[in-house]
Amino acid sequence: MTTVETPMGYGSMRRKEDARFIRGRGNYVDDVTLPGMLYGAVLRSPFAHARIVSIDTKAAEAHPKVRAVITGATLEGLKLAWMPTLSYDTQAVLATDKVRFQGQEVAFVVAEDRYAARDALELIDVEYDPLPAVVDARRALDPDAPVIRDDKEGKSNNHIFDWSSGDKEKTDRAFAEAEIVVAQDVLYPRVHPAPLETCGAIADFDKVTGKLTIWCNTQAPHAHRTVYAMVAGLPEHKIRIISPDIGGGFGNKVGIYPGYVCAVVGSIVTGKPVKWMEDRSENLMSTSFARDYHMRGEIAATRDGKIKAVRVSVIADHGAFNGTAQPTKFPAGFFHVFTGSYDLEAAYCDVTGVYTNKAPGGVAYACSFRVTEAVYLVERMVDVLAYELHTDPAALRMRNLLRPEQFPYASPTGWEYDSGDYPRALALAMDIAGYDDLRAEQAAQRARWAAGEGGGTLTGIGISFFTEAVGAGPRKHMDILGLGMADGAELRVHPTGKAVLRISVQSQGQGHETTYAQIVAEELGISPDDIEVVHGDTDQTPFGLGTYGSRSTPVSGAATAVVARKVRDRARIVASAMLEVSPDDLEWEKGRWFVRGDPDQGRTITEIALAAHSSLELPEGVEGHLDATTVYNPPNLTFPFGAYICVVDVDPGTGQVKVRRFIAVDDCGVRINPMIVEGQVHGGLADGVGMALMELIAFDPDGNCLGASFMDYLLPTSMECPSWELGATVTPSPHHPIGAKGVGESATVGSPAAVVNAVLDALKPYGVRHADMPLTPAAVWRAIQGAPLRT
Ligand code: MCN
Ligand code: CUM
Repeated sequence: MTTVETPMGYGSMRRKEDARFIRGRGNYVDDVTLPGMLYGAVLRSPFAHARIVSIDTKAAEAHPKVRAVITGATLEGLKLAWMPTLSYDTQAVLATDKVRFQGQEVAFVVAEDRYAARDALELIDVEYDPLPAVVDARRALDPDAPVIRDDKEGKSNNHIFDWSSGDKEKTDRAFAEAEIVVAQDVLYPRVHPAPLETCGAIADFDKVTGKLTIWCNTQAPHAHRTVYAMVAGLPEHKIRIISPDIGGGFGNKVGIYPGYVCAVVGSIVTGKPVKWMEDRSENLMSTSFARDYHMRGEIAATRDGKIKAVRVSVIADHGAFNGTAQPTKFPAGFFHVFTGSYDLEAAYCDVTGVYTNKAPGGVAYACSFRVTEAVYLVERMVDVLAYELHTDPAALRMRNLLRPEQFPYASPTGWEYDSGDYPRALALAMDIAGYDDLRAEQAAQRARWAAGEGGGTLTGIGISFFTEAVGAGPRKHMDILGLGMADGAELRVHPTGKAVLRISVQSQGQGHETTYAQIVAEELGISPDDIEVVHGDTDQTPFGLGTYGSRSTPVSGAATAVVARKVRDRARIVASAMLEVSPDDLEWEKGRWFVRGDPDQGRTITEIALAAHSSLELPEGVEGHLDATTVYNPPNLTFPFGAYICVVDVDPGTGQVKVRRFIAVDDCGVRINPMIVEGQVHGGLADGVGMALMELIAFDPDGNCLGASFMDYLLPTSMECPSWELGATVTPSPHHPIGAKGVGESATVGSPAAVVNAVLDALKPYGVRHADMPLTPAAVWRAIQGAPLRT
């Protein structure tokens, strides 16, 4: 249990933002109402693939409350029918030629109220000519598969990209020489971030000033502004993006959706503010999905369990438009971190991206650009190897984990892991779990079953060990749409010693208003209660790429520490003028500069702040006031890691899985606010249980989306989650100013493999080596049918 205080720096303090959230005073996009505001609604395609023959909007336009009906033809006139995606593809804002997935945007109605807008959708008459749909990623590559993107000149197949990483020859050699090779097809199925608050925007174009203000629950306000400026040709300084409170993002709110663009066009056309909020089904059906990676993994090892190499081949289903969010150089995100936490000789992967008639995107839901898929694959493969070698999966991991003295570690696919002590984390997790006792309990249970005295549930123990790569990213390697991934920070200490920090990243519930104040507090000795954190408004904050890929602490957290240190340096000069000594004679203790050897002679940061704004004479060339700005370009990513152990009880009669225990040891370097870190881990573990056991966006062969409501798309609740058992180790990042690594997605990345490995461990007596997520009761039951209990 964490103790909660108000520290003058790092420590578990309560979240400053909770004062408004727990009183129901949060301010979300849908809470914003502007004078004269109109409401937009999107007409969506019922077909996954169809040619549009005609669209008749006359009846809708005649609706007394309708102010405008916008179609692809309207947008074509404005050259806005297509927009660029974050992966240099194009996406239809409103369909003109064809619809390419069920739920695609076809028309946009602007009306006086929400209900009229929705009613008017029914009055639009669209004639479709249905085409065969492709929903299977492998089938999409068949030469005779229907071509989805025939809008692209000369496109005669559904292929998007081929990408590879690692040393193929060296890897092939390692495999040729290996004593044992195991291979396994592993699917990471399509899931959805499903934040509590769906996506939405209000666009307000002021014809007089030419200023476009967009309230939008975006995770990346500055990047959105620049993209609007580039695409719509609007001057960037005349665009203001305001991101108010956000009810969860999880990657779902990184991209620019057609609804946003339509709201902007709606406002320009009507001269009024236009609000567009999608409903739950629209969110699940049309905004960015995640995963959909069809992977084949191979692992080469010696008979006594030394892993030599990993080889992977992936077909990546990107849906109808390649809207994946990731740095330009990495079309498969950071998937090549798939070598995981192990000391390998060689590794190689190739990834082929394909179009299918499914919703576009490929966001890295709670995952630094495909790290989740990578971790799941390698952790599943290690268990498959343990299965074939008849060894204990914990011992196999211990044998192969990177050792502390190998850091900084150059991975076979080109990463430099900054720091780690992996065996210590795994040992701690095993200790908390009581691993040996659990295995003994399981052995006794299996012996009973083998003796024909079984019954009830089967216990499974699953382990996963993960390394993440978060904090994108170094400008020389990483950009999104040409925008480098550095972030700015501005800090101003007022005359009375209170401060305001302006940052470019965007909280969606991660507690930035608290933790960033704590960083300044730690550096300057000002109470976090006296530091206001401003974010989510492009007119008020410095440029930066926003919050995703757990990059805020690695990038903006670093910027915050750097800017606070700049202020501290200025304070030193001011203090030296106040004390009439040389700055070199001053020493810092939290909140105060004092004369070395004479600690009574000193000035507090509050005194210095006032003096900095006073008539005090400062040395030649030193500006007054106490403020600073910075732009932080990270030298490397940070590499948090963790060891997870899951204990499940599986009922072989029904296939029902109960998660009995879950132990998570995370190492995210220095923890700014351990309570918030634990909260982040709790959320991610629940995500992992959900994906492992119940979440799936499925399609029928015609491309009908079968997971378009929370009746079908099951999310975990506290009923499905055990009481999490957390542990921590702290291995600071050597290159980060405060030694912190990101943590916001760690648990989502690391936990699915632990749950799946646990379920398959329970099924081991049936000889089941692998089964794909989600391990619903039906899937588990199916896996053990026809597989006799091995006694
Ligand atoms: N933190 C800390 N010490 C560390 C690392 C982090 O105290 N060593 C704190 C940070 O200061 C911050 C929080 O933990 O308050 C998360 O920090 P970080 O790991 O930097 O992640 P981001 O702030 O960049 O958040 C993004 C991450 C992502 S990408 C997803 S997806 C996700 C996640 O955060 N979405 C979330 N956690 C979420 N939590 C909530 N409530 N809602 C979401 O949408
Ligand atoms: Cu990877 S989902 Mo988060 O990056 O917003």
